[in-house]
Amino acid sequence: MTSGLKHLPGYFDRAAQEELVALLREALAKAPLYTPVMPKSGRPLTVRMSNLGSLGWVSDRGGYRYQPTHPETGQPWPAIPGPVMAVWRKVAQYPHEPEACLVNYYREGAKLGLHRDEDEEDFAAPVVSVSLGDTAIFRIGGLERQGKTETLKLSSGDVLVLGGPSRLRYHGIDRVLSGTSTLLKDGGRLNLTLRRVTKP
Ligand code: MD3
Ligand code: FE
Repeated sequence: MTSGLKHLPGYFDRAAQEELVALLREALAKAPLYTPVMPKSGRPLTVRMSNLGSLGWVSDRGGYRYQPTHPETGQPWPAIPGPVMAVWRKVAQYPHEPEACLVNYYREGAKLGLHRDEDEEDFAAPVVSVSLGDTAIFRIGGLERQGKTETLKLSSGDVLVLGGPSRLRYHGIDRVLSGTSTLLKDGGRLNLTLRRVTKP
């Protein structure tokens, strides 16, 4: 069940990765990474998050949703940088712009449990992800949580496109391999996840 899954290893070369990190640092100065909590339990996630774009994905005691402002600063999310919009235009094969760019930051020990991205109205659009920094062990299954899964290493500069029949597959991050990249001064992994949220 690999149709609609496209892994583009080394899509960004080192210089382009450095440029992306510089742009992300500027954006994160305005919209700082924060620690989301799980709905109901209030248990903190191990991944820190922020967003760029007109809508950002948030998780709090009230649930998961998209909203136009940062939950801690109350400010609108910063714009998605040009080079990030450019990846979408190049690989998404979808005629409308992404509205959300979730920024996930994984330090040593952070992980993201198996889940589906299903808080969007429009599943016709793919999800496009960009990996920066330490290599991650990405796990992908099928359309049901109980199904078989396989793993894929995501390295700095890689782009992953999940569209068509793969759009609603279960996936997660098992772990991040510390010290596998020199891109981020403090180590860890930054992931950008671009999504269309509303029906155009
Ligand atoms: C496969 N993030 O934020 S990106 C997420 O690396 C998320 O931070 C991971 O899953 C990360 O929701 C994985 C790759 C990805 C994104 C969306 C998908 C894989 C996907 C949607 C469907 C199937
Ligand atoms: Fe996801």
